[in-house]
Amino acid sequence: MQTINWYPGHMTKAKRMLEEDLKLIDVVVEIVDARAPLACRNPDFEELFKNKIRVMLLNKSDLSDPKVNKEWADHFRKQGISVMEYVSVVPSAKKNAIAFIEKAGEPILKKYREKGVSKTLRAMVVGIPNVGKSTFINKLAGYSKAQVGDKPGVTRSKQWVKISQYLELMDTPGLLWGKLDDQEMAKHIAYIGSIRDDVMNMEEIAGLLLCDLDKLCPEQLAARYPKLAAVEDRSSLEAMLEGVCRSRGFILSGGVFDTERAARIVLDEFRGGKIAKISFERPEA
Ligand SMILES: Nc1nc2c(ncn2[C@@H]2O[C@H](COP(=O)(O)OP(=O)(O)OP(=O)(O)O)[C@@H](O)[C@H]2O)c(=O)[nH]1
Ligand SMILES: [Mg+2]
Repeated sequence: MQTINWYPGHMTKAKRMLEEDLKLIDVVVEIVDARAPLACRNPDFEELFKNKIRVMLLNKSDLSDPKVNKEWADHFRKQGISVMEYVSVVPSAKKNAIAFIEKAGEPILKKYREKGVSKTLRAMVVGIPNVGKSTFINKLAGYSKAQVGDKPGVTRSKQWVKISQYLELMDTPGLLWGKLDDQEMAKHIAYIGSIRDDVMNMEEIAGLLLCDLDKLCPEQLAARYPKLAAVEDRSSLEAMLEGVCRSRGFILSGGVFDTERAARIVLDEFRGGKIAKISFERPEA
C-alpha cells in the first residue's frame, strides 16, 4: 500500500493546546470507533493523559458487529479501562453517558464535597478525527453547539460545552500521531474516514476495503454489488473496483471503467453503514 502521509500541520498545534489545558481537566473521555478500536488509540495519549482519570466510549457501535463490541468491552474492562458501548447519533443513551462520566469523576467530586465546595466536573473529549466527538457532545448538550461533519478535521479548536450544572465537556480537534508503522492499522483508519481522502489514493483504499469486506461479509457485499460475483481474481483491487462499476453501470464512453467513481461510492456506502455491520479488529482470544 502507498505509504500514507497523514499528519496535517494543525495537529501539532492542537496537541500542544491539549497539553496546556490538561490542568483544567478532571476526566478524559476517549472516543474510539467500535469498528477499529485499536487503530483509533493514539499512542501519544498514554503519556499525555497518564495522570488523569480516563474512560472510553466504543462509539458508532451501530455500525459494527454487536458480538465483537461485547468482546472489546470485556477486553478493555480486563485491562482496567472503564468502557461503554455507544451510539452518538441517537440521544437515547444520553443519561447513561452522563452518569458514566460523573461516576468516573466521583473521587474528585468527593474531595471537593468534603471541603464543602460544590464542583462542576470538567471532561475533555479526545480521539482521532471523525470518530464522533462533536456529535457526542451535541447530543449530550441537547443542541448543536459543536460543528460536525462526515469527514475528518471538522473541529479545529477547543470548545467548552455546558451539559448540566455539574458537567462541562471540552470538544477537541481529532488528533493523529506522526508516524504509523503498522499499515494494517493505517488501512482501518482510512476505511473509517479518519484520514482526509485527498491525501490518500482513494482507489487503492476502496480496492483494499472491497477485498477485506469480501473476506468478512461476502454475502452482504455481493448483495450490494451483484456483479462482483463474477470477479475471478478476488485479490485484485482493480478487478474488484471494476466489479462495482459493472454493478452500477459506471462505464464511460469507449467502455472505460469509472473506477474513481466506484471508489467514492464504496467508501461512502461503507462509512454510512450501508454494506454491513463490520468490525475490522477483534481482541485476541
Ligand atoms: N452511525 C453513526 N454515525 C455517527 C455516530 N457518531 C457520529 N457519527 C457520524 O460521524 C461523523 C463524524 O462526526 P463528528 O462528531 O463530526 O466527529 P469528530 O470526532 O468530532 O470529528 P473531527 O472534529 O473531525 O475530529 C458525522 O457524520 C456523524 O453523524 C454514531 O454513533 N453512529
Ligand atoms: Mg469534531
